Amino acid sequence: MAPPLIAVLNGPNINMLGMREPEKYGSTTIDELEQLCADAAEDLGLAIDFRQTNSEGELVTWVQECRGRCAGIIMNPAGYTTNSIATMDALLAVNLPTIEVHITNIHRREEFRHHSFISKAATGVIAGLGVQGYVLALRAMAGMLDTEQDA
Ligand code: DHK
Repeated sequence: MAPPLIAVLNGPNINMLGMREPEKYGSTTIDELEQLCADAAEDLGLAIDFRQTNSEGELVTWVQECRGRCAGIIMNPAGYTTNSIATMDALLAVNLPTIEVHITNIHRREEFRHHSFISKAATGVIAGLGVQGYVLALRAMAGMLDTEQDA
């Protein structure tokens, strides 16, 4: 049987990882992050479709396309966290297990970063654990899918 496909969707400026405020976001590049996720997914018996966009509409379309295609979604909505009702609505529409990841601890940062529309549609949230948060999200996703299969 083919491994369950997990969409790992990244919002704006995540393509700048490694060069972008490294004291906050670390030195891992997006290519290294994709490899980290691919390796973790393989160990967990999952397949990933890893993507990044700087466009809200594209993010919404990618979420919609997960319906019937993906078993779950891991998303770092980045700058769309606090303002994208459209992304939240798309996640609610597809109704898949969803884990929201933030590399930094958004709650220790500026107040405008604290509120997340995406959390309203997320099964769980990981923040502040650096890029390892993606690996932890994949692990949690594998656990949730197993639980669903066993139920
Ligand atoms: C990434 C961003 O680009 C910010 O807009 C968020 C998030 C935090 C992160 O920690 O991964 O506020």
